[in-house]
Amino acid sequence: MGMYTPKRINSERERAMFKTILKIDGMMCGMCESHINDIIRKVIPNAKKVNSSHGKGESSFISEAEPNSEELIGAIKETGYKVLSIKTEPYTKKFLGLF
Ligand SMILES: [Cu+2]
Repeated sequence: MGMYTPKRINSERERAMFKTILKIDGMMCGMCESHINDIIRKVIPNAKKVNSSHGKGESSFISEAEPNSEELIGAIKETGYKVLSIKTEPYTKKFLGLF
């Protein structure tokens, strides 16, 4: 019997992800935050950690592929909010408890 190599676990550990931060004008309350979160989840179905803050005027999420920012900006604009900026950066997934 050969040695079993858990390839899948290794590739999961090394998988690159992306964090996107949007500056959004027009969010006034918690309802606006969930509205924006819903739009993000609709445009980016695999988005994780979707979070919006009307206080900071900011939304962020994690995704496995670089998001289509034109599509996202368009969808947010359609609902009456304005995207002031969008920034996507590599995101290193944290694996707690490994060492
Ligand atoms: Cu609101």
